[in-house]
Amino acid sequence: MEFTTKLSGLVARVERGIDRELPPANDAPARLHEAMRYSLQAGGKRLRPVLVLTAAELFDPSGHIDPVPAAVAVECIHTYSLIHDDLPCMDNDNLRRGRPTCHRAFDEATALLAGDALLTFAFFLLSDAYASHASLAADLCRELAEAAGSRNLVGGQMLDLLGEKSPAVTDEMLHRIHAGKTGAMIRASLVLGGLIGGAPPAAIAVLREGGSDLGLAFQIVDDILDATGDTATLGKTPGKDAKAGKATFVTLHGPEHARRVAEAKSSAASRAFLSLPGDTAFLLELVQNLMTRTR
Ligand code: GRG
Repeated sequence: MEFTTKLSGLVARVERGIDRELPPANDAPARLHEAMRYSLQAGGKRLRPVLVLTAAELFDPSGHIDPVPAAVAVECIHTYSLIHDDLPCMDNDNLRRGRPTCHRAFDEATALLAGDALLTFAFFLLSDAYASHASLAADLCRELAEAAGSRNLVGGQMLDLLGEKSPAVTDEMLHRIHAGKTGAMIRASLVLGGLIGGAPPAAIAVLREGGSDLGLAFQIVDDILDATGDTATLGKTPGKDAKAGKATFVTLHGPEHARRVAEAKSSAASRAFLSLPGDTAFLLELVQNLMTRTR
């Protein structure tokens, strides 16, 4: 099947899963559920949930255990992090996924609560949807909690805030920030998929390693797009990092070197994924595609 057809099919599965799993918008308190759906159903790229589905399919093409709830859980956490990142106490942004940010469309307190509720809902979903596979449910919760917690996503955000305007941010610190903020959720998406597909420990280790490299490559491209992209294509405000005096791969190394590092990390991810069993063609093309993305 052609790459774009397969990708649209996976994104459509994720969108249907989101609509099915999330509490209906009119469930009380409706304002909260509306805000959760407003941000989640704003049409992001759905990279992380697509990685969950892709990794699961590598090991279990007939889908004995449905990976969609896990894909939705990952997107819930990702979306909560975007809502909170956009708040005035963090990045203070007005535009996300081509729409007014959650606190602009609703209000600050509702946006904070919508983020909290999405974070909590992700773990409800994992424990509920995989309840008949107790050990798998526990592994999925552990993996996602580790990626979303103080050592990774939240920790990376903390380091990012601490590093703002600091002239002393080094390449090593930048790697640590991005491994936490971006890499961990991308890695966890692949691992969750692998666990659901029944991947053996050695293959899970490969997904972890390749996922970390892919996460870094993805973030460097994000830095390049932030420096070169436009609002209409990105659906968010570009140029904010440089304006805020934040160190990025582009400000630290220049766009050409940043691109070279991204290519090297992307190749490392592809090499790792190539060693996996199953039909890796789609995953490898996805990795390549992320290098040339425009949003
Ligand atoms: C508030 C706990 C907390 C964390 C915030 C998500 C985040 C961490 C900050 C947003 C800014 C940023 C550059 C984060 C790095 C991760 C990243 C590139 C997010 C955007 O992901 P995409 O491009 O977004 O996949 P879509 O909208 O397509 O899902």
